[in-house]
Amino acid sequence: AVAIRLEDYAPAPYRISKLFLDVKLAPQATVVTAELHIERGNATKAGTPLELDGDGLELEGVQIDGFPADPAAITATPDKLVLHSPPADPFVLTIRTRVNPEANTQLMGLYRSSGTYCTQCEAEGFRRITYFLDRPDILSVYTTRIEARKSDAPILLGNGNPSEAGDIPGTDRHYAIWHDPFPKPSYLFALVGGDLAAVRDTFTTSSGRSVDLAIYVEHGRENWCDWAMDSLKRSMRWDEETFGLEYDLDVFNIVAVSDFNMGAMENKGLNIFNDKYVLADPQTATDQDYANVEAVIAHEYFHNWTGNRITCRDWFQLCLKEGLTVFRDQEFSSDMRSRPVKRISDVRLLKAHQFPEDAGPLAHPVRPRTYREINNFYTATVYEKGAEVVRMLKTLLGPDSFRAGMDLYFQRHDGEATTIEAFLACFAEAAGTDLDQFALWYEQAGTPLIKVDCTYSEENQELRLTLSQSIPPLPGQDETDPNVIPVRFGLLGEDGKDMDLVPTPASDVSGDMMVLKQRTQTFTLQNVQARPVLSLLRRFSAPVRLDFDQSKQDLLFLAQRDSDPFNRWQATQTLATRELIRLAGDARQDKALLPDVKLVDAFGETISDTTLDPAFRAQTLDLPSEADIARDLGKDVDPDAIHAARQALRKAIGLQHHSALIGAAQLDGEAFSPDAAAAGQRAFANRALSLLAVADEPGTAELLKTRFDMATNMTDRISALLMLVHNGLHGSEAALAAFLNRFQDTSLAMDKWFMVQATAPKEDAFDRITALTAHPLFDKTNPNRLRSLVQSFATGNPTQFSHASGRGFDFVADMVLEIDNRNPQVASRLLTSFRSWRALEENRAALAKQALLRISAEDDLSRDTRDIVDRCLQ
Ligand code: BAL
Ligand code: ZN
Repeated sequence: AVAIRLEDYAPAPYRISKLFLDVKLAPQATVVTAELHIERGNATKAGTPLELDGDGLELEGVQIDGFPADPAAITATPDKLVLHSPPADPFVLTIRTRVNPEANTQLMGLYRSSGTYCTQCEAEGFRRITYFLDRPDILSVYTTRIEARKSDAPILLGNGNPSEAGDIPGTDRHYAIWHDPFPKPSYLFALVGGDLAAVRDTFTTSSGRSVDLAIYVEHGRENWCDWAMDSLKRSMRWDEETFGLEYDLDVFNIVAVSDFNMGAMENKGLNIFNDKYVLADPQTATDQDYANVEAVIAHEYFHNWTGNRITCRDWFQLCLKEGLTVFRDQEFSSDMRSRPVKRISDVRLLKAHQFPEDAGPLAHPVRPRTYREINNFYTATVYEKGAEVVRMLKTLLGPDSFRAGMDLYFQRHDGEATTIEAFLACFAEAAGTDLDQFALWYEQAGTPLIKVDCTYSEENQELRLTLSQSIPPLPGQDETDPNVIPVRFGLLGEDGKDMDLVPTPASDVSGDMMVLKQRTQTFTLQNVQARPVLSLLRRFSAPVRLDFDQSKQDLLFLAQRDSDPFNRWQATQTLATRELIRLAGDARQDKALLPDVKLVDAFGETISDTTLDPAFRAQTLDLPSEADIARDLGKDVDPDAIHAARQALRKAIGLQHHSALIGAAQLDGEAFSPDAAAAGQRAFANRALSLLAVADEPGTAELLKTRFDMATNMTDRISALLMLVHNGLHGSEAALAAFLNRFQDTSLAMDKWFMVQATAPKEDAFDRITALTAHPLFDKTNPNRLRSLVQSFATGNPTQFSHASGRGFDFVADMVLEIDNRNPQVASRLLTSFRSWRALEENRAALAKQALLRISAEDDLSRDTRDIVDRCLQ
């Protein structure tokens, strides 16, 4: 496939101001008639050919201004429709195509999920429905007429507002017409037809307009929508209160489907969701699921302004809508929940997914400069690092200037398809500052590393901090320029309190923030009466790694005293990481694993400190993951040694603090509530239990089995099951059987059953996992189920995926090849689990490479999978 480059961007020669779509739904032969109102661009010479995108289309007819097109004047293939010499004046092009929703296994374009007709058009799915200028800078007003058999699809939904509906006399068919007054790109087009139940509500906007809200789900699932509806209403209110943004249509519809490649999709007025992010019920959804539903509902809703009203000029600007919208949903969740705990979990995710991406062969800038398959750029870098960049903008400019910049952005660019440059210009203007250097965050791949050098002079009562930044070389990026990095910090006195900060006049310190702009910069603070303990990068003020040899004593002090909860948590993580790396080294040399007693004691303080938020304590007790340690090691990774190290430290904590943990593991017995406080209690109790499970003192298996049997909600039930299975404890088989028996008809719950087994870090787990691919409930065609078994194995079971025999790599490679021609997006996403293969110790790395070469040797790979395998091997 050819590489598409940002520098080659040029506006399309034609515009499509409006279109009428008539879609006659039928399972195997849906007929789409598209009437496109086309105008020549101002700079386009008359007679310039018009090339429309298609993908696997069957053309039935073309008319120009109502007359059949001369066959000699057009070229039509399944993937293109060219008008060699279009009319010079505005004209109407009518195109009739035939598509087969039932045969659409890619889940892009128009397809069926459990009998429901639905669409997914981002990024390039609209061209699988009709020929079009399928690019985000073509903004058109859409009117859609949908027709179907009434018994198949009593519900017919489109973008915008409903304008007309009725039966077609003398037939068993009916129709609905939807009109969307807001010009939009084709990727935001959607329609749905099916036999679905509706849960309805209304929302009155700040200016007093009433909006009809509905969530459409399979019949029988109506009771599982309360949380999603509540989250939607809170999102709508929050966006009014926080950004002054009001909803703009008369209706807002959400449809939940069970076969979906992504999490959800923000189509104008008609969001289509993977049902995993809509349905929530205490018996089947965990607290994490509730938090995810809240966040994804908010995310898709927030796109109405950041993505839909203002969209992207081209796909290189994907972060313009995604990074910004993730930032907005993170802020929403922080306001709904505990802000520090939300920040900790966001940073955990960033480090788990984005940092490894940014350090390996799939690294790319937040705004890439080239791609071969855009579907492969819906990445942690575009989304999560993109959100961090917006967060830094707010940190550097301050909340008022940030809000002024956002206001200017909405005012200036509403109704446009725009760029990162235009976005940044609004903030530069609103704040009266220059953001040229800041823009590098969008241009350079890789995680900056900051080397910290700190000296205190008692004589001068002065603290000098020298920070040096660099980005390790990456394929295609040897040299980098220094970024602007906001480094929030504090100085703790002996009493644990924050000291006053008095920078020298020339120092680039403002308030509690140092702004690092040069490769190396020294910041000096005066009137520092005694040697302080430095708390650096508070709230994780920039997505960077620190190379700071802070003493164990200082870190222990921060873990107990820092006024910044994020850095309290970080201090414990840093101590644990150091210890785990040391223990992993010992494990590789077959030495006895003896965890540091002081560190084990420090965890005891967290367990019994009842002044701390339980959710925070749960985060602190959650040691860095095996993948975190692998990432920090960066080379010569032996997953078995890391696993042994982590188990040894967890076991030591479990044994040393056994009775305190038994106390902590008690549940309060109150009725279920999904709110953050109740969820935090459960998280803490279950985290305590997980440490007890590793320690495995007499009675532990029984305790866990009782917890499993008596659980009143999915959070407690699935964590007990996971602890039983992952620790190979007595009772695990019975619990797995009981879970299957209870939830076999509930697919979202069964996904968890597959996931628990797929992630068991045990030698005998592999046979079980391969056997599960033949289980009657394993369905390769359902993305959620495939992810729950195969992807969670590849990303959540390091010892077995990266097994020294190579069997884990082969299993995943086989699966990638098997699904690639059915669903390339899911296949290529699964393949990204190989991205850190070069960091493995040499035997494992060689085996991973063999598996990648085997995939690469196939000559009919999808463009998606070819792109990932080539980049992994480059
Ligand atoms: N636009 C794709 C799904 C999402 O990020 O909302
Ligand atoms: Zn999004």
